[in-house]
Amino acid sequence: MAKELNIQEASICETTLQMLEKAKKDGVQTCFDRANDMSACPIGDKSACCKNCSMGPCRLSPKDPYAKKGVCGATIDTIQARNFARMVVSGAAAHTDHGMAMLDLFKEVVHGKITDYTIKDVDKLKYVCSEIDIPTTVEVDGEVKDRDVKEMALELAEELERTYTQVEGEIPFMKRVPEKTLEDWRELGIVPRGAMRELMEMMHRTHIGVDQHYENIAQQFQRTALSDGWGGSMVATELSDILYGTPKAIHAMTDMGCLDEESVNVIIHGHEPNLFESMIDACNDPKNIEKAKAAGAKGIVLGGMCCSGAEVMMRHGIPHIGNFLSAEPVIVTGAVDAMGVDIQCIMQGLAPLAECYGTRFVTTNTRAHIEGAVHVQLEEDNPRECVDTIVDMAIERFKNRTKPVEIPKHKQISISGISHEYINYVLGGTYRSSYVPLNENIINGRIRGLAGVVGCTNPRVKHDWVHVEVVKELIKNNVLVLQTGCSAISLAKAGLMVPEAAKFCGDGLAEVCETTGLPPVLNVGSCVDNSRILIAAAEVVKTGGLGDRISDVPVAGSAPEWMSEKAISIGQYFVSSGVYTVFGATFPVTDNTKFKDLLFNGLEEQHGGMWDFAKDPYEHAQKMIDHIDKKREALGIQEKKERKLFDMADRREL
Ligand code: NFS
Repeated sequence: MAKELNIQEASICETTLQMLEKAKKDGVQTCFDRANDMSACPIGDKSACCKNCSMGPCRLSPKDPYAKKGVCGATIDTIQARNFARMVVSGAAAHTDHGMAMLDLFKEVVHGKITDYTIKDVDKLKYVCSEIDIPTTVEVDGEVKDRDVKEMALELAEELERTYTQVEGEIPFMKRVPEKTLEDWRELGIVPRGAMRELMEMMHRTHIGVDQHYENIAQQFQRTALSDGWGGSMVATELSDILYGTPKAIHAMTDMGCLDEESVNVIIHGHEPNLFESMIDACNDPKNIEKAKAAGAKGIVLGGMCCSGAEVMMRHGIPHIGNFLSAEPVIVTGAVDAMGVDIQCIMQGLAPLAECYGTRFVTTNTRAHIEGAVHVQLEEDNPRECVDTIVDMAIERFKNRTKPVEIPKHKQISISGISHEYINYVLGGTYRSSYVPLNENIINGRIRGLAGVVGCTNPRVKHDWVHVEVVKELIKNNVLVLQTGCSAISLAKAGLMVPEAAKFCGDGLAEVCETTGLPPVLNVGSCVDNSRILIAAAEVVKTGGLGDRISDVPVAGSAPEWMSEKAISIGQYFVSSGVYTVFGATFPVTDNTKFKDLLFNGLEEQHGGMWDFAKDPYEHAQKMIDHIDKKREALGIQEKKERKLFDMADRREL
């Protein structure tokens, strides 16, 4: 008999809760019920088991970690390090394969073989080229002219391909890493070569009987993670900007209340932007709108989920329906006529649920088929065929809706689209765009420091609650927060991504928000867009006044409700870049082991970054604030240095 779920304790998202109540009435299950019904394996949770060969699987004791060894003699430290390394590999592979798919698409667009997409942002193309020393101008007859766009784009594609395929030597975006940080990496031997090489070597080293020193394994998983953050993910972000436009501040609505009972509702869920970009065209196509109207609908409503949704929310203000844990509850509304998915973070539980409610559930990518879904392949040279088919299926389902529809009312406006370029612009203006005002505000203490709060939602903790409480604590203490992925959606729903949220901030941060019109919580995009946070951190260092390394900057990272292996790769590349990073929910290491000590202490000696863990949101935020203060102290800027006005004593002295 399944344990009954205490619904009110599952989430703070009102719309999700309403749908969990409905799911219960309807007699269907979601991940919340499944998590409630299956407690986490206590040995696996601590990463104290190994199934890398068939002499086992071997289980060690998390309570007495050195009491036993694996059959091969592997110690708890080797086992944990190998398991951790494999999480990094899987997460990094997801991001780099996504980035490589973007690169393949980009090349075909430049060669003119794919015509549905074009280079939308030539300025961004030039900017990325200039960052990695590709010339953007040529001299013709003594006159300096802009280079031909196609020629420049082809050279960029060729150069960026090295991010994946390069066998020896440093990948292109190493040119963006602050000099001293890069020097540290060179010394540690963790500057990444091409991602394919790093991932392959890491998998080799975790095979039975290869690398059996946790410190050596950690060196390679750091290199692997860096090939994601400063490699695959960064390529994905930059090429998406070039093809679909660099985000600028934009209003977007969030939450299930964006669906409309009288319209055909289509949701796109996943990670690569191309499916969504084509679906936007399809939903705006008058022919499709006519078809929807002929079926009795008011029109077509298009909404996003997870990171696909985050990308188009940033670029086009498309409504975002909810984060990872809301994907199943949204089907329970009965209002979703079709859900099209591509890759990553798509729960298999969606297929039977969609069947219950008659929602057409469509996979579109060769890499991700799901039993029970209909597969309609998205051909990149003819993407409209796939998306038009999904729209037709949605209209058909709308006509034949049999189940009652219940759409929760709540929706919330937020400001999205805060790219690194936009921060630069909003602080400095068009002609003198710069990070100087940001650095000055950190130095004078109005902004105490920066935080990147990112990552998933996880039914093992109260959905959205940890994200929201961590961020509220941070802004109350004058920490400016940058967000991506599902975490960003938690805060958008909670209404903190609007300038009015300044009322929740400490005085200093509130003043900055009031002056710039920025919210205290900045949505910088999807999970691959964590690379935007790296670029911003590098820019802060290069702007000056806050140290020579990323690890000198008063900055901290956080993933309060993480669940995916991608989050581990992200956490590791943040840490290896010099960022103190706190995870919540759970952490895959055994206490009182040398490996845990390396992650939580030892790494700091290498490059200044390290891991930490706190499940409680207030402790979590406090750890980040303490770290920020430690960095302010080291920089000698801990005392608030307000510009001093003349007081009476000064006047007398004069
Ligand atoms: Ni990131 Fe995006 Fe969400 Fe987590 Fe999944 S959608 S890539 S992994 S769950 S933030």
